[in-house]
Amino acid sequence: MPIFAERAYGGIVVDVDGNSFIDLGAGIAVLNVGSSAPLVVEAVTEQVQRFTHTCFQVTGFEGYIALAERLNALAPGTDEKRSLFLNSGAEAVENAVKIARSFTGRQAVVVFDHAFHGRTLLTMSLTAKAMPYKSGFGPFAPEIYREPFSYPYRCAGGAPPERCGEACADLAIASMDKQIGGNRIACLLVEPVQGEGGVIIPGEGFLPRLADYCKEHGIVFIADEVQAGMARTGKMFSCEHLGVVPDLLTTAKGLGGGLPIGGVTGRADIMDAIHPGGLGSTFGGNPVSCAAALGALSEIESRGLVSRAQEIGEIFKARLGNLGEQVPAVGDVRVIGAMAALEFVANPLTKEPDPAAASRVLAACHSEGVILLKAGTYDNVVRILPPLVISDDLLIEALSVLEKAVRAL
Ligand code: PLZ
Repeated sequence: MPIFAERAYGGIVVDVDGNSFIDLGAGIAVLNVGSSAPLVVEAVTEQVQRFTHTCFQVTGFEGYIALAERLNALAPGTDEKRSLFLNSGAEAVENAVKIARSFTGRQAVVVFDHAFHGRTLLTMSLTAKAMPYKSGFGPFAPEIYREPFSYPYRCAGGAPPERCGEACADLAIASMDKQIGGNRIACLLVEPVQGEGGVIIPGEGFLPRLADYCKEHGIVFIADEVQAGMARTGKMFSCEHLGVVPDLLTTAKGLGGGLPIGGVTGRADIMDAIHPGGLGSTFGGNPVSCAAALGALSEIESRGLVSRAQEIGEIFKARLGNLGEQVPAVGDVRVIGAMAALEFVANPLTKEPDPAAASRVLAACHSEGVILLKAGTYDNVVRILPPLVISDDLLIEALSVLEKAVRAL
């Protein structure tokens, strides 16, 4: 967008010309606690004044440990946990794969259609979409296998939405068995709710079936919670909606309340299996970012942002839920807490994607002062990711702008 930010607060971005925009993008699901959230600012300010850097593997400090303990306690499952901190989502995913490979002594990594996991060589190789993420940037990392993801609106198995989870799990499992062999797979890496792919919520049974397959074959199940985690979907982690407990989960984005940090949290027996010195980073888990993350977690807890995300989801459903029936160009409306999307099609029967319609809606919203994001393998999805601290009034005002732009199609 042709906007240069001057300041931001409570779901509003003010640009250098003094224009105000309602932010339904949150810096791509980063500002869950809002921009410059008070407890983040306070924690960062205090930390910056004490010390700015040590490199945790050289000189430890309390903030890193405190953050690890908080995440270990929040991660689903009853197993003892460990956490490692890095600088970004991509680095978190890379490290999770390294850990799974080292722990299992296996190499194969299973990922899914429509997945986004980052832009470094390994994570770009794990990401599904060629343009703009991979095109011209090969060769890619080896031993990566892609399986169908349950996308109920466009089921790869040709099943109706309510059967898509089972149908796609069948396809994925048959393909893993035949093309890789379960006992060669180090890890299965999956976004429980896909973000960049277009806010795709898998059908019932899909992830539990895959998790069972992982258990049966000693495969590490990794949930990439970089985008859908940290209260975004109305649970702390999106996998909690879907009936699975991952062995490892990755975090970033919302974790740092606006400062860069990524994390891997998971089963202690897996994390502890890595040789000393095998994992590390100069800046990973920087004290200022750890302080920010502790502040962000306190914001989530003290302001009840997990349940706020559920409320936002109800507002989305009330305002946008009927658009699919009323506007033929809206093929699908998907909502999971404060993560929502409208998928545009040229024809509701053929479901032919209509990226131009999505672009028109975005342009209309931008010119009316609402920041929104595009997504989707077919570039035909408008994604809604407000800060969880946005007021009802602002949210409803922005959704009215969106609704008007959609009806104008
Ligand atoms: N895993 C699930 O969504 C980042 C990408 C922005 P980094 N998504 C936004 C862009 O265009 O590059 C993402 C994600 C999931 C991993 C990542 C990677 O996180 O912090 O951008 O490296």
